[in-house]
Amino acid sequence: MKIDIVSVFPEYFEVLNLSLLGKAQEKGLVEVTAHNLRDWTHDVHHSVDDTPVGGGAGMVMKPEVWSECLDELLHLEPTTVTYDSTVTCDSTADADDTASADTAKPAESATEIAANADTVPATDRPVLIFPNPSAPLFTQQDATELSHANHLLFGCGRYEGYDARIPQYYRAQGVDVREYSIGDYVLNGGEVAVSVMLEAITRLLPGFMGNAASIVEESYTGENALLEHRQYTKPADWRGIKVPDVLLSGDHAKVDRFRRDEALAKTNELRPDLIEALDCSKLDKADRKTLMALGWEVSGTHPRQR
Ligand code: 6GU
Repeated sequence: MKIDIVSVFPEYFEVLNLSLLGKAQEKGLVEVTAHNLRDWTHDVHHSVDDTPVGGGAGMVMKPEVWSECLDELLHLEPTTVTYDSTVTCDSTADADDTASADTAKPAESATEIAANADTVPATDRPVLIFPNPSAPLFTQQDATELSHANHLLFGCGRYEGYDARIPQYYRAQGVDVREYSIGDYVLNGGEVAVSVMLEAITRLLPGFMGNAASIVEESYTGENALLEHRQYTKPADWRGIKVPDVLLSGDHAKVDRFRRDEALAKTNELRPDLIEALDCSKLDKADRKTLMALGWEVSGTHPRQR
């Protein structure tokens, strides 16, 4: 997997050379390059931002600098997008909204590719990702999908954001463009968000983790995502606190059931939204009994609070 990151603080990404991602780079699993956006400026001040059109506070990242950079990294020739001016620009930053590509009408083939953009990236098509606090949340499912791509390009915005025409233009060029937020809070720039997304994506690459099974069992993975059960190691009695007896019983079926029930109870308490999203047809008899005891109706497609 080839990963390009564009930022005005490329040094921030030196941390990626540490730990597991550093090892993955050494093994040749991933090749990460952090670029400085200012390398694509031509003015003496190396400016990358300007005041917002329509007024308002803060600064917005200029499209011209980004396009010179992205054209080079994506091996694209600059073009002019011609579109029906009666159609307003896409004002939402919705990663799944491939229809926004329809507002622009470039060469027929490019429109087609953009309109057919699936959620699973075609491995031969680069994916351009913009962290954006006003975009859909980045989830484990997104991480899984993106771990199948061959080339990821992250564009870190700073200041109040970036010109909305940048993602619009590259979508119209047939690039798989996505915008993601990592949570409901505001950061100063996309750098932290990119390192979060990168860690979630790259750890899923085959050969990245020592123990592949630990990926399968953890929270938020699989079709029926639950929070993970609690974990214990030895000693069985530590400072007066005992490990649950059943975990010492050696009865694997009982251990599995105990852990599953604990995962259901913990998820019920902390993330009832995840219980509501469960597919009832994938729950076994014991799951249903546990959920019913926790106050859920499990006869429909998804559990419903009684
Ligand atoms: Cl992706 N960017 C910024 N600047 N702030 C955020 C975010 C992203 N996700 C949550 N907050």
